[in-house]
Order: sequence, then structure tokens, then C-alpha cells
Amino acid sequence: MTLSAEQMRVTAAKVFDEADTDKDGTVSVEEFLIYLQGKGVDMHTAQNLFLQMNFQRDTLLTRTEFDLAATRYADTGQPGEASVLFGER
Ligand SMILES: [Ca+2]
Repeated sequence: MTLSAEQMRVTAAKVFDEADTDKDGTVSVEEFLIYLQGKGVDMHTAQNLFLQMNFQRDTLLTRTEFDLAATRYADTGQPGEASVLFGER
């Protein structure tokens, strides 16, 4: 099943809110890995995803990066590893 960009962006926003456990408006590496571990994602996949989504190449993810990632993955039609974050499994 293909997800539209709009669906993926809505999901990305929800995931962002869930992953940002200290509610500081960013998702740190730790928050990201803990969130994905909670979803049963292995550490290697989680780290890869962080690198793929970290467009600004810093130590945290912003809401904008989540949004951008969702849009990009929807464009390719192949979310791959990102499907654990933005799509159906
Ligand atoms: Ca945070």
C-alpha cells in the first residue's frame, strides 16, 4: 500500500510528539533510539534512520527534519527503513 505524502507528514508529526519525551521541541539521538527500541526496531536500523533524517548533520532532529523526511520518503514511494516511522508495517 502506498502512503500519500500528506498521510506520512501527519504520521511524522505524531511520531515527533511521541518521541520528544522531554518536550523541548527537538528529538535527541537518545530520544530517537529509545522511541524506536520501544517499537521493536533494532539499534542498527534506528541509527541508520537517524543519519538519514539528520539533514542538518547535528545531534538532534527537528520537527522540520521529520517533515522533510516524510515528504522525501513519500516522493520516492519506497520509505524502506523509514516505514517503521511513517508508514504501515
Ligand atoms: Ca527532546
